Amino acid sequence: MPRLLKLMSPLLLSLAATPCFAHAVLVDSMPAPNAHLPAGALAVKFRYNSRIDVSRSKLTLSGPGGGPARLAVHRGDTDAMLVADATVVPGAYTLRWQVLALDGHITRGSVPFSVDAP
Ligand SMILES: [Cu+2]
Repeated sequence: MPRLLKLMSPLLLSLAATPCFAHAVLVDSMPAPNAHLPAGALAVKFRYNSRIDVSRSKLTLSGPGGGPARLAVHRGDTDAMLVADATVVPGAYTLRWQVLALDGHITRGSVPFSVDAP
């Protein structure tokens, strides 16, 4: 067994040095980055490449009225989605997300979008 471990250790080291791919990466979002949307109700839907812990993930919205304001987040149709509702008026906005993937890694990012005047 020690011999096997010795043989495996270079492999284990190389695995440890490899970036983790199980943490969550945003693969699809509503709104899309730099989208132009009408004013009114906004259904935010972010989809990730892996399952996330929604209770320890967050979304904030900054816009013409100020912010960042934290949005109440919900689980979407799958364990890899973050869903929230907001009401928006014309102006420039940024949605910032932070999610905890099941591998224990936190990732974050932002999605800017605009709401057009009617
Ligand atoms: Cu990870």
